[in-house]
Amino acid sequence: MINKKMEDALNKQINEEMFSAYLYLAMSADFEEKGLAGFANWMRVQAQEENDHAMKIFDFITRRNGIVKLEAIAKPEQSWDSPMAAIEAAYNHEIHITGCINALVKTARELNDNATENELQWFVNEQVEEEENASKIMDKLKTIGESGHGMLMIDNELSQRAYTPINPVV
Ligand code: OFO
Repeated sequence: MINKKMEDALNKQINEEMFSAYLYLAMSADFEEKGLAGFANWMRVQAQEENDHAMKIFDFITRRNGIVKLEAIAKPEQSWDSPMAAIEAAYNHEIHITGCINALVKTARELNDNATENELQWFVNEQVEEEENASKIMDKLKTIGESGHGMLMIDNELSQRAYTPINPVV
């Protein structure tokens, strides 16, 4: 049985992950509208992964005999001034999520909840990748530039990203 304080904190994280999905879906829509189909694809895949993150926590709570409580998801921004502005916002959001995961690990340790701490290690590793992915795109935008041929190249590269579900989700 999961501790109530841990359960509440994990439920809050489900909401963070669902907001992440919503945020990236909004970015996908914005890129789609601006004719950058590769960026739109990358963000759409990102949103699908975020949904998996939420479900991984959802399943963990139920497996520990806890109760999942879903709250309202905040409205994300709808539009960004440039591809760099959107990717930078994504990068900063991932730094925020890393902070959330670290706080959860701290709570798990304080409660001597080894099972949750162990489960959270997957997210600790995932956050290294999440920050790295956004940072790599920012680097490319800086190096190649945000107009003309360079932008087409990056957009084409991002169109290759395919969704792979977390397997198994639990
Ligand atoms: Fe983007 O890692 Fe979950 O939120």
